This record gives sequence, structure tokens and C-alpha cells, in this order.
Amino acid sequence: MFKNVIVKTPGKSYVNGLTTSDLGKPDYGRLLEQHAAYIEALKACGVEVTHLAESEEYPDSTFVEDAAVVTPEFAIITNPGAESRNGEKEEIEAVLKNFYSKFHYITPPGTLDGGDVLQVDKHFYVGISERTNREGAEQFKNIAETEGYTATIVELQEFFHLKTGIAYLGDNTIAAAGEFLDHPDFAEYEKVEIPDADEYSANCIKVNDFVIIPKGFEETKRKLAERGLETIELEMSEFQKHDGGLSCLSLRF
Ligand code: CIR
Repeated sequence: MFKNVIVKTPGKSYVNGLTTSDLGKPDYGRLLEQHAAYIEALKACGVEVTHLAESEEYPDSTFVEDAAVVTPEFAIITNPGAESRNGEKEEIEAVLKNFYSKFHYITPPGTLDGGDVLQVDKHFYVGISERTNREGAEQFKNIAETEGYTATIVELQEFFHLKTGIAYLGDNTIAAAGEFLDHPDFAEYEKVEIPDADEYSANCIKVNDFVIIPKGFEETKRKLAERGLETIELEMSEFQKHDGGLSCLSLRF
């Protein structure tokens, strides 16, 4: 069970942040509404929300997931791969000091974004992406192993981050899209298969008794319901415009 989450309000500078999408400029008012709804959904899942104020100097810093990886026993402060985001790790580390006494760090020349790390119980999958390099992934694997976890390094072919295309739903089940549908590293799992047209909904989060999914993906909702999973749907349009999904907006522990 997750007890805590950390979220951060997006600042006005969000609209000038990084993106590879061509979905248009985010509307700041709608963005704030969607972020507020995200917080309410998390509260409905029974977690305590630590809510950080916006910081204009880091346009992408609402995506708190990328600056740290958190487990029940320790936190790993990452070394985010985008230069404009790298300094975000300092605030996140300071906040996590309220919850953790044990820290590990990804250090240069290693880079790693938390969005490239998927945890399945005592195992991690670590994606090598535009943001996470092999050195960062190897450092992560070593840290995991010293802590009694195991890790598999996965080279991404197309997805932006590992968790852009995959989520763990408990009970040996994953939601998988695109390159992860037939990927040998995930062959052992039961799969909720997400077709290309619904790819965005592969980035969903299981928080205690609910799976939070983006709004507008009826097929994904139906497939989750078939497995007895209760969903909460959230409008995510303004985050999607900047390559963000549900997992990116919180640290859950
Ligand atoms: C970025 O390019 O870094 C942000 N615009 C989006 C980050 C999304 N984070 C994630 O998938 N973990």
C-alpha cells in the first residue's frame, strides 16, 4: 500500500517546457484544473499528499517522478538527462529528507530519469532512452543489487520513457503498448494489451485499490474492469501536450 505521494503544481513557465509532441500549446488554466483533479484522485486512493509549490525556473518540474526513485526503504536521487531539468533533483532531495534517511545517487557521466524505472515488487526494469544512458542504468542496477533488489536493463526502441508504454498493475499483470507487447523481458506477465491508437493510456498508475487512467480510453477501461480493477479517469490533455502522463506527476511510496 502507498501511504504518501509528492506532487508539484506546474508554474506558468510550464508552457515553455520541453516537448516532442505537436498537440499545441498548453492552456495554463486547464492545466491547473487537471492538476487539482489529479490531487483529488490521489486522495481518493487513500494517500497523504505532500504538495510542492510551483517553481518558474524549472518549467517541467511538475513531472516530479523524473528526479527520484522511491522504495519503501530508500530513495535514489537521479541525474535527470535533460539539462534544463537537472537542477530539479535538489528540491526533491530536500523534500524526501522528511521521509527517508537512506539515499543513493546517480552521478555523472550517468544520467537517469525516474520515468525510465518501473518497479515490480523487488525487481526494477530500467530503460535506456534519450534521457537515461547506459552508465546511469548500470549505476541504478548496482544500487538496486546492493539493496537486495534485482534489475533488468531494457533498451528502448521508440518510447520516450520506459513508463510511457508500460505500467505494473499488481498480480503479475502489466499494461503494455507498442514495443512492450511482445518484448521478451516482459514475457512472464499477464498483459492488458493496449493498441497503438490508445497508447497514451499505457501510462496509468495503480494506487492502492484503484487504477488511475487518462480519460477517453474506453477500451483500456473495459479491459481493466474485466480483470476486476476499478478505475478513476482523469482528463490529461494539457500534460499530454508536453509528453507527460499520470505516472510522471507524482512520487508514490
Ligand atoms: C520532459 O520532456 O521532460 C517533460 N516535458 C515530460 C516528462 C515526462 N515524464 C515522464 O514521462 N516521467
